[in-house]
Amino acid sequence: MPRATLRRACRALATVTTLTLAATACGGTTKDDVKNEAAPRAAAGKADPDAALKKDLTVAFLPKQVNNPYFTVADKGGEKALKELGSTYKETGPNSATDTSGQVSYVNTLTQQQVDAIAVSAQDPGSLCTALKQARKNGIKVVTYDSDTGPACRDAFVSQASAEDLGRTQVQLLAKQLDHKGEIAILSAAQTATNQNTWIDFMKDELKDPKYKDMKLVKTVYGNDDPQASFQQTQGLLQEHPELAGIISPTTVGIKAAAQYLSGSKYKGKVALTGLGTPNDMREYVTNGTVDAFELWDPARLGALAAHTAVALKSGRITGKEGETFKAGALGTFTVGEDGVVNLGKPTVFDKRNIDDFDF
Ligand code: RAM
Repeated sequence: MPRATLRRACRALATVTTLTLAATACGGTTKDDVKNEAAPRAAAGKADPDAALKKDLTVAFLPKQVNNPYFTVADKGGEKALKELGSTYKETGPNSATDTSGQVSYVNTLTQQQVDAIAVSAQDPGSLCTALKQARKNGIKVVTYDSDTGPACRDAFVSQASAEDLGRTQVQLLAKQLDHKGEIAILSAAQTATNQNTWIDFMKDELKDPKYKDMKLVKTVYGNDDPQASFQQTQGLLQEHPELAGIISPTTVGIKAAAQYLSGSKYKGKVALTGLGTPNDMREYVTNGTVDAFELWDPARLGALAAHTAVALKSGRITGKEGETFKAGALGTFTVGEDGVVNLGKPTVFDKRNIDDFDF
């Protein structure tokens, strides 16, 4: 779907029920199955931008998985921001990015504990929604960050970047390296992850452009943000598709595992790899010629923005309605966009020229 059409479709989402490329053109990673209910945040009253900023709040971060270094950095950003704001941070969450029921239990526990706000990166948008609605009924503000549920299940979504840009640019980065030719595959995270699935939808849409006529997506596999599973999936891809020219891995765990596999194999320097990774994870593979370029946002800034958004909501400075603005400390001033999406900004592309300027 061309960009303009996609944007029009996005605006019409309130009335359309079957669109697959959900609210992402509006900057978010919202899933259409939970998107079309009227968002209860409309009933949250009026925002008062001058309301006193509340202190001594408890904001709980609930990542997709606690032992993923990406979330360690993101949540530390949240912790630092909350300290500066005079509130308390806590983090809780599953060890596996596919423990969907575990994430639901954590939400229920946080509701019982009556925390003030929850910042959650959704493993599976559908199954979390009921629990999050229950939390909100109990006065808890819910912010999704990194991976959304749907507007009806949370007050705001803090998005790392425009999902459309992220999806399209990953294809563009790979195409450049492949001279727009050859078989390609995607190594994703969990099959239910809203963020990855939305980016993949945009990758597929980007590939429809005639300039990619000689590039063919042969398979999408899921490594579940598990290093070993991602490594094995990469190995399997190359066994099954010996002609494979390139891989896109839109997950920090996946791209690192794929780079590890490629760099120790005969495919090093022959099979291109791009996607979303941290500079610290990928430095070695950029230096040794396995990877040319990849991209990411700063996870610590994403976590900090989630913390600021949660506190602004709980203080009544914003309600999550489009057009509201709020200050997020040193990060600057942000405006709530369509469907309650707050956009962090543009990602950075890393390659051998700039990778040493970053340390995360
Ligand atoms: C992994 C997770 C996360 C995603 C990053 C890019 O760490 O899947 O949700 O945003 O990769």
